[in-house]
Amino acid sequence: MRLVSPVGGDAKATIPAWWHEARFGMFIHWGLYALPAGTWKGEQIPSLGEWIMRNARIPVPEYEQLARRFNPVKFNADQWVSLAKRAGMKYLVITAKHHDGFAMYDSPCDPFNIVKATPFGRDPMTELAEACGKHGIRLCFYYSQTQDWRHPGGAGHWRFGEKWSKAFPPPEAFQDYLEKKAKPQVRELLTQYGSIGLIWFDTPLCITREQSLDLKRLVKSIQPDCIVCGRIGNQVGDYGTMGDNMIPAGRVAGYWETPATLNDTWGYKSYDHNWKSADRLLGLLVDLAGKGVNYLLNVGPTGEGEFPPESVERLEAIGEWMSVNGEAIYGTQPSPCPCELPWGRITWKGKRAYLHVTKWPEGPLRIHGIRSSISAARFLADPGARVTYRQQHDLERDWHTLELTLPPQAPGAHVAVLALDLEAPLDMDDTPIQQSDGSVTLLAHLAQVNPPDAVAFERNGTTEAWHTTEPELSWHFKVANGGRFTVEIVHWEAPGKEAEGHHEVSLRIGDTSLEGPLLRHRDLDSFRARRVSPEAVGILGEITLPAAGSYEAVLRATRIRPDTAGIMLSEVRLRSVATPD
Ligand code: JFZ
Repeated sequence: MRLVSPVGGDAKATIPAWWHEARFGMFIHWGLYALPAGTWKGEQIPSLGEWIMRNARIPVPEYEQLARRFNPVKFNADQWVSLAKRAGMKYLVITAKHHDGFAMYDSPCDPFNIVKATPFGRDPMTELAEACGKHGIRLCFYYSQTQDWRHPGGAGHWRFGEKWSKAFPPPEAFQDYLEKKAKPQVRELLTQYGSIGLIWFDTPLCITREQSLDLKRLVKSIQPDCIVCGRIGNQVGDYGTMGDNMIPAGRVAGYWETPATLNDTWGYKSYDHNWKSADRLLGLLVDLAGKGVNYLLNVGPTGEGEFPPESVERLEAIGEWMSVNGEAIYGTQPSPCPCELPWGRITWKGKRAYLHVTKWPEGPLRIHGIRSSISAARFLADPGARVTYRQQHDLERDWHTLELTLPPQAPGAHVAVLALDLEAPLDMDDTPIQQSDGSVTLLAHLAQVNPPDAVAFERNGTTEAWHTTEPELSWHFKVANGGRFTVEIVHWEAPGKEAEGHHEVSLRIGDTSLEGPLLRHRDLDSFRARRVSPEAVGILGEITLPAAGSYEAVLRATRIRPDTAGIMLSEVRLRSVATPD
């Protein structure tokens, strides 16, 4: 099983080339919620800034008063769009209507909008459309088609009298909301602002397949080339949408996008200072591009219409890197190697491969599995830096090794990108093979599952609904060197339930078996999002592989802890105990 995007409807559906060539876009969450900025009546409200109406239980009439105060006089569309361009972003998705029901554009069908209901009185989307046209950035809209905390037929968290409850409206009320508000507004967005790149629908909580298809047909009937994202619901999107800040464990098939934050909120919060560093953000951009996933990076403007300075600073730093290394991101293909490489990521296009080195080697950089012949190697940040390389093919073991001798320091700032000229498009062994650090990574979503479909997989490749001891996961892999290995199990576990014991697994490789509990020996420090709980690394034991060659690993559960979400396995990793190579 590979992470396959749920391309809706016609599986042969293609997607306009601009989208997957872009690889990098700007998300903007801007609305009335930027005014309270996370604080309500003197109290700091936890969680996302744009959810303050729900999380602070603000009654509709009270929330409406915010509109009277919303006057973002510092808003400057050209400043926003030119920063997106400088950052190397190719498309811009802005919230036209979020869950609170407020339209950030001139909506004829609902006067609760920025033009009619605020002292600002301007339509920012008209100004953004002009700026996007000037700077060659695709304008796109976010639209919350299902949740609407204001409309009686809207779904999600809504108010019954004074009590908030997470109830879905009666189907006929929801259909009425779709007909009277959602569809008219989608039509407005697609007829008032020129060519729209995509509609970013969200949280398809109670929408039926027919309703998702009806919305998609509406979009395509007005602008046939307008793309719809996976969160239109019911797998009818033109591409797959990862969970918020979710990073897949390996390469995806088809089209995917990860929406991501600069700190921990989408809508502005005055006291959320947990900003990711430029290094971390570029690591995520490269990680996602190496897996074939677009990176939609969010900015939450203030109630005055300005980007927070911390956001601007980071986007400028990313832009400087992209101005030198953008060719290694735009229009590239993901790495043929299915798992994360210990030294960095690979992208490629045509007869050029790009090695994004995130961990500078102490000695030569060794990469296994590249079959293509190389004719030149240079750093994009410093084409004059001396790089020598050697390729070897061990015929007996069918083992390709590329060894690169690099300068003592990485050229440029952040991720150093090596461009390799190839004599043919990149050809790389895509079976799990031993890496230069001696490790072998067996990704859960690439396992042979027996019986088939006995476990499901989350979009990031973690197993789901693994509740019985029946499933058997197996992998074939190759090592260049035999030796002793520590077996690590990378998994997610619900926090705080350790007292009730642990899931237990057995792993057989060749004639050797290990068995034991899925413990947490340490949390995994990785780029991957912390979704339901931190990824944990459990040590199952040590195993010896007698010689170089191919092996099969077979994993089973021997005990499933009751009343849990089952085993959420991300990967099995063999770590060489002796230093390899
Ligand atoms: C949704 C919104 O509720 C949120 O306010 C923000 O707009 C975000 C981009 O989208 O939040 C989600 C939706 C889906 C997932 C997680 C958060 N998911 O699928 O894991």
